[in-house]
Amino acid sequence: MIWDEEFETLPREALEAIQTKRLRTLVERVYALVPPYRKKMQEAGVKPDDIKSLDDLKRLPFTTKDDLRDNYPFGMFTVPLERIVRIHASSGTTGKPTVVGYTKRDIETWAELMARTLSCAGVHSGDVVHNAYGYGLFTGGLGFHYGAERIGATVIPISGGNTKRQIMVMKDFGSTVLTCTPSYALNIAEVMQEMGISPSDLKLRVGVFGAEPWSERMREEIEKKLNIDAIDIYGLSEIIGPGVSVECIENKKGLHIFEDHFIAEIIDPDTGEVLPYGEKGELVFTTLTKEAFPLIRYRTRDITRLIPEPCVCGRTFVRMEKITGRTDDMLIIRGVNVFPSQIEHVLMSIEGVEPHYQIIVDREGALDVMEVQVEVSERLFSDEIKVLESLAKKIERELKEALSVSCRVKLVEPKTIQRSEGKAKRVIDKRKL
Ligand code: DLL
Repeated sequence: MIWDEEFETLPREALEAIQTKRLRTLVERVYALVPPYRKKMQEAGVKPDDIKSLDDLKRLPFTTKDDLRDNYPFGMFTVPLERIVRIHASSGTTGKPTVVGYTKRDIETWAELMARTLSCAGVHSGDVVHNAYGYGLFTGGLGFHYGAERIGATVIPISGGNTKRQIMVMKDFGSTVLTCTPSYALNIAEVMQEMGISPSDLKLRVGVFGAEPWSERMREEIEKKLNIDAIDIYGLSEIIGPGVSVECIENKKGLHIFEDHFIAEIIDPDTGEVLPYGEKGELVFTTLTKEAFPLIRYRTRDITRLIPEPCVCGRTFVRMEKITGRTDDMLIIRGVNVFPSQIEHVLMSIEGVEPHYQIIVDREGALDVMEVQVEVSERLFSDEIKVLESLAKKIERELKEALSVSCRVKLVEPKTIQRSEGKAKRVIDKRKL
């Protein structure tokens, strides 16, 4: 079902007219109200009046995480704190968190976007939504909560953790929709198995999973283990939280970006040049309707490509391909660029390998070394040492072929790699410790 048929199926021309109008208003507002934006625009030699069409967007300077850091915590808000009704923040790996604020109207907008998102994923009133995203400063919990209430579903605000209890609740309350990170979904599936609960004991139909990268193979694994449709949802705190883009249940190929609220561009991360549809690069967003904390050309560091072809579901919004990595999660191993997603892709295509792994990077003397720790199935682990050795060698060979750099593979016992309850930590880079 399409939640907002009028906007979600707009012909391109009508959509672009709305975007242009909203963009011009936005630029005027931030120029007048946010000194850091005014300063950057002045330095770039552009004035609000210069922005007449969507094509002029590229004349505006980018906004980066550093800009947010420099104006920590509230320096980029357009309204005084009295008008902010909610604050969220994302933790990041180092230093201060990224802080975002919402006015009453922003919370409304976000709830609408999440209602669209959930509808797009095939969720409707009458569903029981088991929301295991973390509640708190993280945008996942409350973002989903408001959207699910908006469509009239029953929300279970369980948050993350205490997996056995989660499973009991899903069974007893008849949950039909599971929302959490994909790695937590796998964790839940595993604990279910240990408890002797099969998917047929539950009423789950759909899962809406995001907040971290996951491969197609991981999707297959989750769909099989939980007997559900697994839908990918994308978002980031800076832009609004979850509710920026989502796959449709009809197609599950590419995530529809809610373009009446966000303009997406793909740029070359090195030169900043805007790339045409279909080319891979860094995703950049401009928010068109946010009040408290609008962003102009925000560099997400996420890597993807845009798909303009129409979709069977009837939505006319452009889609983005599943995120394949971040410009800053790229590891440089002895000069070769390696993305954790490439490693996941290789591992998941090998029989007997479980979807639990960790990448450990270290330096020995002057040399970078990468070790991939992978869990193998119980059956394999009890096999002869020879079998395990040959499997490790096979994985090493396949990784070398895919990455063009060699690494060590260590097969570890089932259930020894730490399970995630939120975003999984796949890489430990000891060079940075
Ligand atoms: O993760 C918001 C969210 C909550 C999205 C719940 C989906 C579901 P942050 O904590 O600010 O916000 O992290 C944002 O997470 O820039 C991506 O690198 C990554 N990310 C989010 N969704 C996906 C996804 C939330 N579906 C950062 N696939 C983003 C891959 C994702 N990466």
